[in-house]
Amino acid sequence: MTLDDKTVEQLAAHLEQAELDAQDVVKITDAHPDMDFEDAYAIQYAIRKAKTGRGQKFAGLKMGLTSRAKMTQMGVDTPIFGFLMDYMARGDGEEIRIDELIHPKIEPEIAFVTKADLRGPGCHIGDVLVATDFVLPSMEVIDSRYRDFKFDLKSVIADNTSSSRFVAGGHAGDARALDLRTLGVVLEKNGEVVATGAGAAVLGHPANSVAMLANMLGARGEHIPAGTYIMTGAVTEAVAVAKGDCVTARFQGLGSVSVRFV
Ligand code: OOG
Ligand code: MG
Repeated sequence: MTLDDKTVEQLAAHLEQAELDAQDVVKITDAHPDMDFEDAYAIQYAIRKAKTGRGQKFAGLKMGLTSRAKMTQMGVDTPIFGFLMDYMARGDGEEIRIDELIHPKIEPEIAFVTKADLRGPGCHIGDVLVATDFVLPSMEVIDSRYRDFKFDLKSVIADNTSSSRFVAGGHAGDARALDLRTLGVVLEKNGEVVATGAGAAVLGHPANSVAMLANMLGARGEHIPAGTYIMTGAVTEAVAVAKGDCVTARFQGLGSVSVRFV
């Protein structure tokens, strides 16, 4: 850690206010070039604490930057994790208000729901498949609080990995029966195909993303509890959306999930 507690709290309040006001800010490493990864996660955890302190409910975890498409798009090369809250959730077919967001982008993701605790270090794909209850088709709406979506890894970790909204579909799939590597994903905006991919884009297999999360949490003395909803990271690059857009993600063997921006 290079930042003191007071600075961590200030930066957390600053970034959360940017989210709540839908106002962009410059990346925090500009003013704090020496901050480290511990500082970055400490800021993220302070935002999480502030939200739960106001009575908002924790809704799950997410991995980010787990695919080559995303790493290339954002110019960074290491997966990161963040959290999801109840107010971020939308049902399949529901609406998302654009005026609550800064410059949203949408991305298709395969989500896991666990039925047993997962603990790192040493967590691997086998542990994940044993502990998985089912997988769900999902989409994440990311909305970096940083101007023009320009950030470095530490800044985006502090900003809760751009978490903003998410939509989980209702077609539960069996992670053992599906081949999650070859599972095809098609993203459509207003009826037009805008991105395509397959599950293997996510660290070779989306279950590897869950294992990596367990290992990253294990290094902090934390674990993934049974019953956790986990988004494994975008299969394709993220696509910008505007008011009036209808977006559908189709997942081979898992149905589709849709959302409308109003
Ligand atoms: C960071 C969040 C990345 C994903 O699925 O890769 C992410 C960003 O791109 O703003 O959620
Ligand atoms: Mg994502």
